[in-house]
Amino acid sequence: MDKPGLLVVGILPDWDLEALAERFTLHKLYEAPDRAAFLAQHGLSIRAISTKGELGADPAMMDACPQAKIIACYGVGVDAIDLPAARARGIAVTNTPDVLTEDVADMAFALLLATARAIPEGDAYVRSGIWAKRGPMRLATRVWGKCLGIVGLGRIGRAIARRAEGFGMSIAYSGRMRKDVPYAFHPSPAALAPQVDIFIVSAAGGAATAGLVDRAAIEALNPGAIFVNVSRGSVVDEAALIAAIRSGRIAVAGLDVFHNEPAIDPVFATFDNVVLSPHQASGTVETRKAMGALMLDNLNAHFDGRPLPTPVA
Ligand code: 8YV
Repeated sequence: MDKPGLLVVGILPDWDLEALAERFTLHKLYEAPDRAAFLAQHGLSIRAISTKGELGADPAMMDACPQAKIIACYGVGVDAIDLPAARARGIAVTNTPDVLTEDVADMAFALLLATARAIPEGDAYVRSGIWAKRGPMRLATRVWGKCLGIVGLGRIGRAIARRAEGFGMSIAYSGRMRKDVPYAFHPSPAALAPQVDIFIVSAAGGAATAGLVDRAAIEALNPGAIFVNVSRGSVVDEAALIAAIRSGRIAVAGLDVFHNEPAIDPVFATFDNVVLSPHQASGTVETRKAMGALMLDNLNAHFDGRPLPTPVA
């Protein structure tokens, strides 16, 4: 019997492609020079779509694959998948929650420490030989004991807060609603910003949070604030962020996500008080293996007629 066709929207590690190929005929959209022509050629044989957090699936893709009744996302964020369009077409959507939470929280702290403690600058200072010529490097900024504000206290926000407890920080957060946690609640990012030294954005992406960290929030940050984003570029007013980095209101920033990835605003590369990361927060071998396995579990469940392990509500 022919294997069902699977549209693979974005590149996946070989171990996932091999596992998927055991059950599916893979149609690799990311290798196609002309996406529309590729979808026109293979669309009718496609029975499932595998996509990624940042790539999503739009109605045109769904319409080009009318037999596809599941979109399995390799990532927790489904903001780039048109969920109403999927629902209207009777297409189930799954994602990979939980398995990546701790790695994303690690990345938030890695960016925080890298920026505040000037790790990339120190590395260059040693490698270039400047240390031997000029002596000690400039002083950096302390992290432990500071006041941390978290925008979005979901699974990842809470994992960041747990790490912050270990750093002796006081913790505050903003979100849609107050949670049962011993941290100070502020109803908006703009209310949170002036209360904290460090501001970490970990809210989910999507229409509901587009521009949530707005100009008012960024301008309300204390001068010298440290800013980290591990959620989605869309959550932050990027023009306001750039202005605050330029003016020094934000002393240092660690950014894993941007508007228009991967063709991000080139101005970021000109800032020496910013550490840039290529949307890599879930990018460890361990977590990516777990994400791939969970995506495959969902696809298998769909084709076996079992309940989906992690459906998107
Ligand atoms: C990406 C992510 O999906 O989980 C998410 O929402 O953004 C990431 O984990 C990952 O980079 C795979 O491309």
